[in-house]
Amino acid sequence: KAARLFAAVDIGASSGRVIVGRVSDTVQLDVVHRFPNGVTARNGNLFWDFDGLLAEVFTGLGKAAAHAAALGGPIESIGIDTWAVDYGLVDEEGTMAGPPYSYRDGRGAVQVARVHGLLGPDRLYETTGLQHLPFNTIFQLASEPDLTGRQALLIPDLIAFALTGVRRTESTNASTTGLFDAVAGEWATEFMQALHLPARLFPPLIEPGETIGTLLPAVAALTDLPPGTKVVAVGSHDTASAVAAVPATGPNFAYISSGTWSLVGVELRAPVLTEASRRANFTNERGVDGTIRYLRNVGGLWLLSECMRTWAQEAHDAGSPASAAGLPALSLEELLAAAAAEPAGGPLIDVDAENFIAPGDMPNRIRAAVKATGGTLETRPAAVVRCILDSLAAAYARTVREASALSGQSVDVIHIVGGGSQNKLLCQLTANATGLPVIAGPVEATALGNILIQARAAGAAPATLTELRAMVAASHPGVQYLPR
Ligand code: LFR
Repeated sequence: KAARLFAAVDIGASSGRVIVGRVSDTVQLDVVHRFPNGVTARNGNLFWDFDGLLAEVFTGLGKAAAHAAALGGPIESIGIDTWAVDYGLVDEEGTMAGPPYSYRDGRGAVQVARVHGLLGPDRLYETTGLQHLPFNTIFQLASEPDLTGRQALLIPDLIAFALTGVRRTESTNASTTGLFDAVAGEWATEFMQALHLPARLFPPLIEPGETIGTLLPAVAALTDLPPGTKVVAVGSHDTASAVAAVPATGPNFAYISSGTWSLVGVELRAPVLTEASRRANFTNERGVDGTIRYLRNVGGLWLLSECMRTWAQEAHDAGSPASAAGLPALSLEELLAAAAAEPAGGPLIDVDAENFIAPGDMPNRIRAAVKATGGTLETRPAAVVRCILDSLAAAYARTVREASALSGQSVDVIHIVGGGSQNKLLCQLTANATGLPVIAGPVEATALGNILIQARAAGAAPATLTELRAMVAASHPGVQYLPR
């Protein structure tokens, strides 16, 4: 049976890709375009280069059109997912006020006390079920000087708007704003009023699987895609798409979507809004098909990538070649091999600490955190990397245990998906720390979730999440790690 073709635009905090998904009885991916992403600093603030990202999306869609032509079929639709929380402000004409701020900017954090003065943390949690993160959309919006005549479009919605001219807010991502009712699945309008936000600040909600619109003629011309090509809502929050594609074969699983962040938790039918859950800072974000992603944002490979950025800079400053200055070679592979040779039982840090959110000089911040707990950490990169991975694995184990205890969901296997699933040391340390089998992969779970929700909407994939996951498991067998 001939495969049907769909395009996924999947952009994370450190990289983006455009992928063609081939869907028949199996689902296969062809990455047709990759590009870097990262925050840009200007006048002491951190932004995303949205125009640059959009240019890469157009390039990637052009490559997707060419790839589909070579495969002999059309791209039936396009789905978009990115990180959550952040937004761009757009006026009535559709002009953007400026580049979107990054959640790593500190402007949300300074608003927390004022917002909590108006809406207490317990009241917020009872309705939204959202974990407290200082950069949640609600806090960022509280720092906006003037919202009159503006609409806030979350990043994937902003891209969909640029492609179709249609404004919608996709619901899985809406659930990360702090302004979304986790039980009703609607905007928490009373919170918007309390904060004096315009009633129509966000466009109407849309659910994964529904059609947002068709390509604007200019976009179709630019990308060589047929003019009628649809843009379909998927789990536009990258984590929602990743969780949809976790290759679970039974009901009792936990997942770790491991990338810039580690999103660690379980899938539920209904939110857990208890005081114990709030204190443990678990979130009830919306998944596809109205599921609840009951999870915590645990620190992630951001800690490692920021360290590597610092070491590369130091090597550069010391003058090339790095070896002449006595500095280590800095490939990820070599660092991980060296970290694997370090002894177990070294110092640990709290990978969730708020002071790891901002970029810059991560190795020294990590050493300072170890020192603050009375320990010492050597400056050798291998020791620092081992500390990060040991700390992540310990946090994963604690979080899985808590998720299970707070929700009553039993867990007998852990799926690690995303970039971290390729980190063998991290996967093995996680199996050891949890005492549970870990199944690693697929690395492109997010894109698979994106593609499968589109395919299902087109009648090319089965109806239930369980069946979609079975398709992923059959198409992309994982690697198993048993506790040692
Ligand atoms: C992961 C992610 C997390 C979200 C963080 C910030 O890419 O989407 O789920 O908390 O980025 O948006």
